[in-house]
Amino acid sequence: MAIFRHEVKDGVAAVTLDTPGAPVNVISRVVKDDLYELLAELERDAGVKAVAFFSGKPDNFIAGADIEEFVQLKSTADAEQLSRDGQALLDRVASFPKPIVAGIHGACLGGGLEFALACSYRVATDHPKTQIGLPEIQLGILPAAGGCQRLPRLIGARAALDMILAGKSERAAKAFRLGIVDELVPRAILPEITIAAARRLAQSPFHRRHGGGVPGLLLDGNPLGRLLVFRLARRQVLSQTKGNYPAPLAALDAVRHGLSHGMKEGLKREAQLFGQLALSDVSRKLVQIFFATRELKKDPGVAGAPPPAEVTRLAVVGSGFMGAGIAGTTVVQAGIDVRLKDADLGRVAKGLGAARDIVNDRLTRRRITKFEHTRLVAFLSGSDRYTGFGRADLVIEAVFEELAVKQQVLRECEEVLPPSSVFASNTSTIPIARIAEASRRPEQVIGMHFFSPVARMPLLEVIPTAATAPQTVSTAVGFGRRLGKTVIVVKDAPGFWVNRILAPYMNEAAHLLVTGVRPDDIDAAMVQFGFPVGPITLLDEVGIDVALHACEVLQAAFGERLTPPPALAALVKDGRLGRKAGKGFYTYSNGKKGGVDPAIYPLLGLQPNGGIPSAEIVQRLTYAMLNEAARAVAEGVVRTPRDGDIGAIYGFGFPPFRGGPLRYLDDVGADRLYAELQRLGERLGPRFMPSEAIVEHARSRARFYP
Ligand code: T1G
Repeated sequence: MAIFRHEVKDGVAAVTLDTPGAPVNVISRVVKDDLYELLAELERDAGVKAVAFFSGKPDNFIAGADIEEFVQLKSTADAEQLSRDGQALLDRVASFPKPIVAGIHGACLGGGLEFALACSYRVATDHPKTQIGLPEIQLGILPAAGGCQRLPRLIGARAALDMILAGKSERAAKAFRLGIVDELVPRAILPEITIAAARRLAQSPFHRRHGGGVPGLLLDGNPLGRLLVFRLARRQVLSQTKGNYPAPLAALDAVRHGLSHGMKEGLKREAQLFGQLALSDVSRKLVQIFFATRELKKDPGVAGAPPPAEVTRLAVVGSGFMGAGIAGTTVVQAGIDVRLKDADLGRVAKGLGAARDIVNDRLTRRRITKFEHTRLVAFLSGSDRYTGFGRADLVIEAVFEELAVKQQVLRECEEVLPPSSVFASNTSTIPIARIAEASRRPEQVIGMHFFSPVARMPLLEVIPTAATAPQTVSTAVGFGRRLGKTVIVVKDAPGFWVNRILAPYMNEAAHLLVTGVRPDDIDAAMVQFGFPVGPITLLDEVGIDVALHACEVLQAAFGERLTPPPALAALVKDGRLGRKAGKGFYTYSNGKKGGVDPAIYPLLGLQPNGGIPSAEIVQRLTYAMLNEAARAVAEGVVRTPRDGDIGAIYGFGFPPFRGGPLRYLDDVGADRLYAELQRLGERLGPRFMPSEAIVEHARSRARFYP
């Protein structure tokens, strides 16, 4: 079947790109060749005065260049040539003697937007599925088919850099305001408006008024202003990436070089830089994460799983921070009824307010319309009794982290729930099997461990017990995906996956603290290593009491190696619970984090000393984590290393450019890790003794990834 089809009517050729058998359109070598042929045919056809270009996919225009192709690249020269080929094709589109109008509905990303930018005019649907952007940075590369040249020339350097350096996608309405899209239309009339525009342009060329107004003129419009723009952008990139991600700096260079030396030189620089980046370890790691998340999206989570049961009503018990987060996220992502229950109406009202804030935030950020806002808020209801639970297909409990309380809630729910309904616990520490002991139907009991804040954290751990039925697993996994979460299925073992491997890392940070290393030195070292925040700041964010409770559960399960030093307990005793208490390791005023609070030192009974080299801080914290991660994989806590790495990256921000703890372990080498752990163990104690899994990996030179 042909990739392109077209029909000519009244001088306009309506072209449709629809790659057979592929869920999305991508610009592969085959598509390039076919497009060249089609353009030659349309150029020869005197009956064709203009072209209207559409996608035949339901919610996807073009998702960019074919990422599969540049994974196969063997040399920087090949990569540079791939970029040059893409540029040549889009130069052909841009210089086509007849106007080409892009009619965009769905994702228009990367090479897809670069194609649209090469067209004479762009019409897009004002639809949530229409996402417009250049996400290449997220793959460790840069827009390499003219995006770093055409976008700044269209919308100005600042706005273009804002999109390119963040690799973010914009809704069509924002792209229209930026001047990327020329017309915004309802989906139903996209074809006729696009064809009308093509016909209009065939009669008289369209002269675009460049945006940006006075600031645009002052900054984008002159070399001095641009110098300032580039300097600020470079500073911002370095403060965000700590120099760990070369692609944004390369994109900055390609934009600057093109605006200073002209389009031709800009394209050359773009291709050279793409050649260097596409084969880099950072890009390979980020592309592996892209495909791993895609694989996970299709993975039902359990072998031979029946399709998930449909969830049309969710009930949530516990309207605290997590419960309200789950309720609000469900409304905005799944758009279904949510019933919130707590011990008294005061708490329920507070929880409903917090859930509504999540919907309000979407309105404030123009992600939904006022009409949608009203509709979504109406899905939220609450009570201090189990009224309305009789129609719930799924219940998620997020009550206090105590076994007896959770078992009581389970018993009460099973009195009122429909027999088919699933009961899920959001516990982060208590074995699900223990909670399920109170159940009359343990096959419908499962763990769904969300991360805080629920609306923003992308990961969900689903934890079946030995008694959980496969359909209960696929229902929980399916529901998590409906909430836009990346879901991993993990074993019902203490700490599950994320907390299990995070605990030794956090404990080691506390061990450094009690030896006089400053909290901000520890955090700075780990942020430079690539974490979004350091472990001490993370303690303050999640709550030092919550972290201590989790550590104690793990200590009870795994003994000395996961025993936290007394530091945390001393602070909790002093009411220093972290940001939520307005004091922790750091000071907080009006919610704003300040410096290290010197009051912690007398509490810890010590004075800060000169500290230790950050390389040693990094080694002790990461090696403690890698050692436990290998041990947990060997115990089957995660089903594949892929799940483990994605879980760590989405669960607590393990640096994506390192690929996750297990890919990082492979890079360090099990034999080297074994030797270093031995050395640390002799100096610092048994918590560093290599796990059997590391001993075995070192002996057999095994890797987690071939
Ligand atoms: N290349 C290859 N395969 C792709 C692809 C791409 N660009 N985009 C999607 N797929 C596959 C994906 O692996 C999955 O495959 C299927 O399509 C459905 O995807 C020169 C060099 C478009 C928003 O970074 O963000 O252009 O698992 O499950 O949730 O400057 O896919 O079914 O076998 O994600 O509806 C830049 C990447 C490329 C966009 C759709 N483009 N894609 O989301 O479906 S670099 C991107 C997405 C570039 C130029 C440079 C999303 C989507 P499978 P899906 P979805």
